[in-house]
Amino acid sequence: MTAFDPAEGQASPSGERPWTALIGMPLIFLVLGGLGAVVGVRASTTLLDDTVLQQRYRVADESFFAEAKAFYERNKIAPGAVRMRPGETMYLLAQSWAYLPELRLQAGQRYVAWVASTDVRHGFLLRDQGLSFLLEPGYAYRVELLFEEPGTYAVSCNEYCGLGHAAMIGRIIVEGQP
Ligand SMILES: [Cu+2]
Repeated sequence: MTAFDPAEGQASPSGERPWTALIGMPLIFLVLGGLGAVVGVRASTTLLDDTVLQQRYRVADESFFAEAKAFYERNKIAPGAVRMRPGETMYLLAQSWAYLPELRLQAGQRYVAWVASTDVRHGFLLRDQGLSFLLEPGYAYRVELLFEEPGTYAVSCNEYCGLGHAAMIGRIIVEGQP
């Protein structure tokens, strides 16, 4: 009987380490990977929930049009025209065959506008801001506007909507800083 058996002495430590190295590490990665997947799925569902999407469009129901009417009454400076305070949300309505109201804004200020059709499908073209999209009846669309230069800008309909389509143009008047 020897005090030290090299074969037995090596078998024990080197027999256990590979076991933990080969099984233990993959298990840790499996658990971490699983946690990562759960966190990832939760993060992506958070990004896609309604509160985020509603920043891009919303249902244009009675309460929406009531908000638009209240906005118009609050800011009206002349029949069919409003002057905006920076930061206030505005409403621009397409109807056969006009864009109302006329908006007066300040240059260099950011504005949020809800755009909606009150009747049929119209197009929304605001070339200066790089905006062109369809207004489906029943929905309101959120746009952000920032005009650097004072001037008069046209909003027009670029989706055929009947007899008055070609004349369906609205105005945004951008004033210089006071
Ligand atoms: Cu049109």
